[in-house]
Amino acid sequence: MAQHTFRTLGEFIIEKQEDFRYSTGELSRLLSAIKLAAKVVNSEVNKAGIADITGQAGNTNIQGEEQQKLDVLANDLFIKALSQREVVCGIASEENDNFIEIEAGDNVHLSKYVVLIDPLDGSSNIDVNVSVGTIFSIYRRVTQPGTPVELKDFLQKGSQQVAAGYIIYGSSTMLVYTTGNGVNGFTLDPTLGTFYLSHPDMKTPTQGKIYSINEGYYFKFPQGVKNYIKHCQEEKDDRPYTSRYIGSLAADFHRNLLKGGIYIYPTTSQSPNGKLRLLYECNPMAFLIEQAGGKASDGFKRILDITPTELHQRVAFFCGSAAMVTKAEEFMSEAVH
Ligand code: P6P
Repeated sequence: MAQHTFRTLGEFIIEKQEDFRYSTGELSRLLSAIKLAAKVVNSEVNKAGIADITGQAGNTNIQGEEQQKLDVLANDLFIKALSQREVVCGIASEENDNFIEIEAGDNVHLSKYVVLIDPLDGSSNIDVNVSVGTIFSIYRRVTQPGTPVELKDFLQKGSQQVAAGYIIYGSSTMLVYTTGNGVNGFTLDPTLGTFYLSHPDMKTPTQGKIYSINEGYYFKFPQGVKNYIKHCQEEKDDRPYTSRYIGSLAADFHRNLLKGGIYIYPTTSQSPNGKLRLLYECNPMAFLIEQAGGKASDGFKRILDITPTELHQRVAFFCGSAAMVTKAEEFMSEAVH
């Protein structure tokens, strides 16, 4: 159980507001909106089995994936929480084909932030009671305040993120985020409904012993990935490593962040651009892992340097301990040269 530091997320957000010169408190209010929505979604996820709101909502999203009822509910809750705080001028979500323009009261379009979100990642695990997560990414708009938000406000490089984080709904619920000054983790005390600082200044080991990849697709992987998997499995030096794959990005990422390891979702013959979405899965996780001393690339290029072209574009994802990602990149490079 997390040792109560009695530093709540709310206090921490306010304290860290000073990290931003000319801070108007808008980012603090934005993060507080995410905190609130996280508590409500946590409550719904925890009672899903009882409230019979699991199972399929009968719709499919732009990804062609069956929308789980909780997906839809989580999406609605985060959009509502963010819209009501008048600090966000636009939202892009995995569950919505297009971005959403927020017209907040009299301050039509005056808010300066946009949020990109995967409201309930790993939702296929909901019905089998495996951890799922919310992943979010925050940018300053690049278009003029007072004008309608535009697609270019969302298609920014990951290196331009103001903040990013995830909530993991697991054996305990945690919110982990960065505003570019390190990574901090907060654990929810469900009896009080309060997030407490439980993992200050999180750093990931440079080298780990865990590799996370869906080896069911082995024959569809690029040769460099096949070679790296064999490298992980051979009896030599610090190997073999341990294979751990939950099938829920937030859960695999969180374990590897704490213990060290690498998560790989490469291109396959079936998914030539990979499966994970650049804007609201890979960019936020890449920001976090770099802030924690790790590394994230598409196997060749730094994730945060990729210039997005589409809202829901997919990208190969290699993320985790710096030495392990570098080693995997070496195998990828050798295989193509
Ligand atoms: P596969 C969940 O759908 C997700 O986006 C990630 O959370 C997870 O790591 C990955 O896809 C699982 O994909 O193809 O291995 O089932």
